[in-house]
Amino acid sequence: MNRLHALIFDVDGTLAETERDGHRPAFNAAFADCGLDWHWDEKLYGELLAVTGGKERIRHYAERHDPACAARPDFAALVKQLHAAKTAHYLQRVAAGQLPLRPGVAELIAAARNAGLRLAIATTTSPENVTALLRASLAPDAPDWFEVIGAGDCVPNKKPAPDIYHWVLERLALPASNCLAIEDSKNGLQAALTASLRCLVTPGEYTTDQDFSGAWRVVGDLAGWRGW
Ligand code: XBP
Ligand code: MG
Repeated sequence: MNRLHALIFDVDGTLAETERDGHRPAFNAAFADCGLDWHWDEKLYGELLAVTGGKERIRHYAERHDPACAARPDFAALVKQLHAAKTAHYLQRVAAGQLPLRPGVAELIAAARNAGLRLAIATTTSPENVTALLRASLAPDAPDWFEVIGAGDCVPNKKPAPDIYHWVLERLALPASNCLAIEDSKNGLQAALTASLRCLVTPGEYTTDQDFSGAWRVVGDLAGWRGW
């Protein structure tokens, strides 16, 4: 194994279980704000997670479950409005401390910093969600611990496309062989592998049954893992 210089973390499902009780209720609150009778229960949301990115997920759902809405001339504007409302609801939950880090995450980040490893983020979620989560769950200056934060729409194609990892690697100015991606999902693993990264997978509540073929390691959680 080439020497490890940097850890590149996914956020949702990896740093914290943000989906079921964070993003999902925030989407539902946004639907209500905008007068839509849509409701994403836990099971449906698990299926919708196959589509990464909040705006993409809203569009996908509307096209299949409410085609009249998807055909509205203002549909693109509605998606934007829904997503802005959803982000505001999500940020309130994060700020209220409702989304704690998964076991071992804070300790791993501290140990990696002590060991002189560089840190980065590669996520599909919006940048403001990332900084809010890091601030609320680690420390007010925690976003500064991460040299590169690749998030949301900074690339055209979201995971499982490798774009976000290419974007982060370019800014770290490191070859993939000196980095390790940490992911919780098959989509994330696929993105990392296509970018030629080794990938440690820590499956979460929505991803335990997924196929992680190709992963460098699969661990239940990050407590105690110090693989450098
Ligand atoms: C996470 C996601 C995100 C969130 C929603 O995937 O799919 O889209 O569910 O975030 P990954 P936004 O962990 O693979 O990055 O609404 O801000 O897009
Ligand atoms: Mg994830």
